[in-house]
Amino acid sequence: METKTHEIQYVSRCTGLSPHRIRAWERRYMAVMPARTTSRRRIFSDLDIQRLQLLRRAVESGHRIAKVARLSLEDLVELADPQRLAVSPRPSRASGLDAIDEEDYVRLGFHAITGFDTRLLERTLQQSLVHFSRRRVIEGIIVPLLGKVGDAWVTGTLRIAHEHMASAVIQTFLGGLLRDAENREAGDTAIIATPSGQRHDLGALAVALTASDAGWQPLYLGSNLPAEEIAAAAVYNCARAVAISLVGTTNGEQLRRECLNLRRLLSADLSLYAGGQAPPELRFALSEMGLHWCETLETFHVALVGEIPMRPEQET
Ligand code: B12
Repeated sequence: METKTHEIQYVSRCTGLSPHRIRAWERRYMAVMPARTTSRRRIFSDLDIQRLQLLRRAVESGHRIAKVARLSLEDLVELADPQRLAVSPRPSRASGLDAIDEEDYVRLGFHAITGFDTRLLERTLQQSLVHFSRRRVIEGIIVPLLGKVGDAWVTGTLRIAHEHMASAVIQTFLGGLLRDAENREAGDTAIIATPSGQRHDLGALAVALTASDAGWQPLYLGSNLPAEEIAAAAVYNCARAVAISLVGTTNGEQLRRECLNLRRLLSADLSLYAGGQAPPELRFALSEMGLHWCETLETFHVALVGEIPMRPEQET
């Protein structure tokens, strides 16, 4: 990414915003995150300036800064000119928006993990949100990044400790996004968890964020939860849907029984969604039990928005 040193006066001239407003938007709303020199002077990148210009346009056209301050650059462009992204959903290099793409972030993240550099990994993830929507950060950066970490662990290039460090940072990052996305006006509650024996919880966090995007109130219960607990939480919160994430099936038979038990414990009118990395035979068995298997977050999103449970044969 091209980065130049910009004095705040210069940024003010470029954006038409007063220095006071730029500082306020930075401190109060975290609308931009300029880097700092060792003497704490701000270094605004060209992308920071572009964000401020787009934010100014959004505010001038009636949006509240608190609402738009942390939108991705992509979303801000759409807000300023909805036609533009309709024509080109991915910002291209020609649009001048992304001097850096998803693969660059994956590479940078992997570099950070290899060196146990938690700060760099955090910054990489935060910065990626400036360029991409949450969904693209999850599916285009986090999933491939952790896939790479998993492969490196299998071949012995990285240690279990690297994988744990990466998971811990990403868990905190996704948890923060979920907190920010809390949808107080949302009507229906969706319970999200991973069942007993399932310790992979990052996919479940992604599912909770998707439920929030779909206008539901996600209640995220974390990982490794017995069916009885998930069902009790659903009753207590009058939930209208439950979604479970299944990633890594070391004991397929136990997992199958756990899912069957959960389906039986939940009232029949409550939709039970499942997704993740389970093998085809388990997916088929779950569909037979009345769980709605979702291949992707998008399928799940569509199902929640339409409240139309997917039939297995629709999801190819
Ligand atoms: C991080 C990780 C861990 C961390 C998990 C930390 C945490 N807090 O989650 C730790 C170190 C604990 C771990 C443990 C183990 N792991 Co592990 N792990 C991974 C790794 C590297 C990344 C998984 C991940 O989080 N990806 C990012 C998330 C966002 O992606 P995701 O979970 O796939 O979710 C996406 C989709 O699947 C989907 N999705 C997920 N759930 C749902 C649900 C719904 C409803 C919907 C719609 C969509 C959906 O949405 C997400 C976004 O697209 C993978 C490698 C890989 N290639 O996936 C191995 C991997 C999953 N682990 C594996 C294994 C074997 C294990 C262990 C058994 C190792 C061991 N011997 O102890 C244990 C199992 C623990 C247990 N009992 O569950 C295997 C699984 C193989 C298999 N098919 O069975 C993998 C594939 C590694 C490998 N190549 O062998 N692991």
